[in-house]
Amino acid sequence: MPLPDLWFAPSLCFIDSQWRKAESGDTLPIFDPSTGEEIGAIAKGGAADIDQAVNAAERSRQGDWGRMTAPERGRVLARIGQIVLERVDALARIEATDVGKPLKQAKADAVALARYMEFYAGAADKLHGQTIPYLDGYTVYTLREPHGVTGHIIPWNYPMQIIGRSVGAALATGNAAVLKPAEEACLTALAFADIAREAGLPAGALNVVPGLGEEAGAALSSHPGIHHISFTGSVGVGKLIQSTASQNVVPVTLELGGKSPQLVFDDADLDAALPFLVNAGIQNAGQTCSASSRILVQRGVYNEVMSRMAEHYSALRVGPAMADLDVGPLISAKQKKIVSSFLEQGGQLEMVAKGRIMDDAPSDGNYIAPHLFAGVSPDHALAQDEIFGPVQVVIPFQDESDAVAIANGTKFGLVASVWTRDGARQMRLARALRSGQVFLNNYGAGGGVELPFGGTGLSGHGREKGFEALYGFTTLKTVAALHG
Ligand code: TXE
Repeated sequence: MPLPDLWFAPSLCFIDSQWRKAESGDTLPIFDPSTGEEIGAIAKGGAADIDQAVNAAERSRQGDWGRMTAPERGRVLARIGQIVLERVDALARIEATDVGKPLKQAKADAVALARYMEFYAGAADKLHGQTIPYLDGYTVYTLREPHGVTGHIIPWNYPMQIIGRSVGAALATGNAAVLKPAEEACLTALAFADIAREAGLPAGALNVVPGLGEEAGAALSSHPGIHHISFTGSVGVGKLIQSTASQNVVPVTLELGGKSPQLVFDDADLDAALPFLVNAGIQNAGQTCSASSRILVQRGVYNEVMSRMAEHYSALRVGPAMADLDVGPLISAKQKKIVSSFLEQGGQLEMVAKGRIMDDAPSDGNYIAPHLFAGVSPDHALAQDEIFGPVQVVIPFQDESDAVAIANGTKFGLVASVWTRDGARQMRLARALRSGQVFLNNYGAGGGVELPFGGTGLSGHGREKGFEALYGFTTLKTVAALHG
């Protein structure tokens, strides 16, 4: 599919509210994952562009943006949210073409972006410090202040949602942001920047520099003018970023994916569970940090769960984003290769069911049929490593302690869910599971922007989303006055 008409310049950087070519003049081609066709070019930003962006952000936080009061910042964010809502369809079409997301999922992402802006607009003037009772003659209080210039390095799987949760919270608290979108998915980041300009965000408060991770991304994470880094992506790059940031003693928020389990007990309401069990694994073609890639099932309902999941899988249709089916293509040929190599490792396992790639899906698109594997041992690579594709494994368990041991038996800890009618067991497991979020008799709770999100272990640290994110994007100052 050719790109829809754009109201911004796709092959430029957005720095200081101006559209500029990368200093090098270079560009990178972009491809439609549904067809494999080249559909345009983005700027190949590098260290010089990042430097300009960081300087623009610094000027902005010391200038117009930094002088705005919290209610004024909130008003700007609300206007951004309003314009995003007015352009939901256009943003969804851009995203569907650029990242291969089925149109209705792309639309849901655009609506979520607007919701983040609304939420953080309302939150901007509600973050405050405390007064602390202290020695006689003192008044002590705390101030929540922005870090300064925040760096945001984001992936390609949910560009709009991740911009919403990370840039939204950073701006609400008065930081000026430099955003490096993934080279595979820059367009909605650029669209968003132009919307923010139109909504009255002062120049320099948000800058977007597209480019490669090892160039623009590395330049941003090591820039001495950055005061906080928010990164969502792979574990390997997350480690690199944390180590680079440590050189400048800069705080980082890392969101690095997972191997999130759903635990289905014998007493579960299977009718309620079934759609969640499958959708949480195949949504966005499994390219979701919180994808549920492990389904742990108690022996008493194992056969029934297996056969009902298999039925769902057989009905799944895979095709181009614009056809708006259950599953779209993967983002890139590279990602298809990664997922295919996992499927090869699953070769000896029992593959229970498979979705169907539609006959008219373009042969050069990055399609992979969803795969469901049964009876998988908890230590198999498919049950341990993040696959980031539409692949789920089902693992049987005996009892509650067995289930907890398997669920907690990976290096990740992002999301977990428990399906049981036993209230006491729900409470025990909510505590026992090593996970940033636990859902009881649901999965994801609709992804609400209000819900703090982040992980433990290799899933990362720090929290984004919800009011909690505002603490991460601020630093605390204690003021103690001796007045007698
Ligand atoms: O991620 P990268 P990739 C996982 C998933 C996937 C794997 C590889 O398992 O299969 O990662 O995906 C930027 N310094 N997740 O290769 O490379 C890069 O430009 C600074 C999970 O796409 O981590 C992009 O903007 N930045 C995840 C961002 O990092 C660098 C979502 C993510 O790219 C950099 C995506 C460097 N040296 C992938 N190298 C999730 N948690 O949802 C790259 N980047």
